[in-house]
Amino acid sequence: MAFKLHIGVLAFPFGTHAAPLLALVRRLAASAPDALFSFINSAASNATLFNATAFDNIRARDVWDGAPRGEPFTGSHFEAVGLFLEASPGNFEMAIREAERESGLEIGCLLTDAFLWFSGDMAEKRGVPWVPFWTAASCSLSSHVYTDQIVRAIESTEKAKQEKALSFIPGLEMVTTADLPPEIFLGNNASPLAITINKMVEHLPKSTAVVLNSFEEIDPIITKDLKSKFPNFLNVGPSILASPAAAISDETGCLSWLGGLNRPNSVVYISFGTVITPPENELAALCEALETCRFPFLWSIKDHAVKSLPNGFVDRTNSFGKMVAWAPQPQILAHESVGAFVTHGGWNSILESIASCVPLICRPFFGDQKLNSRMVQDSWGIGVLVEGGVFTKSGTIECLKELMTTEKGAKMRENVSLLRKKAVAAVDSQGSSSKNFDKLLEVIGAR
Ligand SMILES: *[C@@H]1O[C@H](CO)[C@@H](O)[C@H](O)[C@H]1NC(C)=O
Ligand SMILES: *[C@@H]1O[C@H](CO)[C@@H](O)[C@H](O)[C@H]1NC(C)=O
Ligand SMILES: CC(=O)N[C@H]1CO[C@H](CO)[C@@H](O)[C@@H]1O
Repeated sequence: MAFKLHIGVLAFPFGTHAAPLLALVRRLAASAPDALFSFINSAASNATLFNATAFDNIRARDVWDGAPRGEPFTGSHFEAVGLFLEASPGNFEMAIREAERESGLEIGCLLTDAFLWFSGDMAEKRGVPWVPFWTAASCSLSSHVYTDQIVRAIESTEKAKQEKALSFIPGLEMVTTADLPPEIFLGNNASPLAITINKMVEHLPKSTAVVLNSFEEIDPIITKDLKSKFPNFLNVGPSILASPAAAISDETGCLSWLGGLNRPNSVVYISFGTVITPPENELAALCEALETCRFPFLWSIKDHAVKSLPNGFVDRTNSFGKMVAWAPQPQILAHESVGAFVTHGGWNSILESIASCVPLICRPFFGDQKLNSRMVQDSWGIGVLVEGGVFTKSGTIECLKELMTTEKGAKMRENVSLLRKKAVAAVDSQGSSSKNFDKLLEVIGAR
């Protein structure tokens, strides 16, 4: 078919960035059949995403990930991010030119991960709209937008009290500087990611619209503030509620195991996402807490991490615990047996938990996770942040018992159901997210 419009989609191929961008592109592609979406992503990330695409108007394209060619990359996650950023934007420029040549259509809009700040310049040069997609929550975007004020506030704080409340940022009154993504601060040895994020903050004013996989009603004060700062601040999510999840196979037997328990809200589900394994001493503390409480648990844990669990743990708990190397997380959270989610506090995990009314126990590791976890506990009232930010035996037992057995835990469950109601209303045909999605179609030129 002849396409009328060509949208260049540039992904950041690490962590859980590319999947929510593709979820958004799928929604757009379904609403704009005469637009071609070139989804430019690293081959490795592309391979994990691109099987189930049933859309003729989404084409995957590989971008060089910056790793030395012809040899397998063996470095750390952070090294991989650094190499990729060094190869940008040249790698993307090349992929865009190829996409244009093959389709015979020039790019009419750049829809990109917000981290890829240089897309703002690329769009400006081409005279087309730049639409950055922020893959996290509005609270963390706000913390970046206020970088200058935060840095000044810290400079004016006495050394003895380095932790400062962010009372000057609308909607972040309950947050302190200790909760912030460390990438806000550019020390002498700033990481490539910190430099990238600070450049993003500089470039965001060039954007035609900023898009988020969230909903306005979760943080009305932050929403109002950011709407005043961007020409189009568009919360279009949660995607998981806006478009039905694809059917999955239960190859690790999680859903049948949950079904066999047949007790609502009785199971603790544990997962720290695709990148993180907690340190060994914390894994041991978590194991001791699980053995003491004896709530049924389902743990998505990599094989290499199982090896570092305390001796005999697996055997001692196999009557009430199940561990798997891969788990269909959205379907597990949606299962009525699941009563709590022990998580790193990544935004996608939090959204999935809200969509399924499951309260959270957060042990944040990096990036925006601490800020998200603070919001979970002190703004949204839908869970707890582990004491001291790390797993200890007594602190973890306390969190588990609180969520699973107390009035306060029941209140958090009620709060998360109320939030889910707001999210469902947002993606309803007349809801805020649906209206914002229509606006997004207009901005990219598909309406
Ligand atoms: C892709 O999906 C199809 C159908 O869902 C499945 O049969 C096939 O095994 C998958 N291929 C890969 C490489 O995952
Ligand atoms: C539930 O939400 C209400 C209203 O936001 C809040 O006042 C309350 O503290 C929350 N409950 C818990 C247990 O966090
Ligand atoms: C351009 C492209 O589609 N690259 C790869 C993306 O991932 C799929 C699935 O693994 C590969 O078949 C493609 O070659």
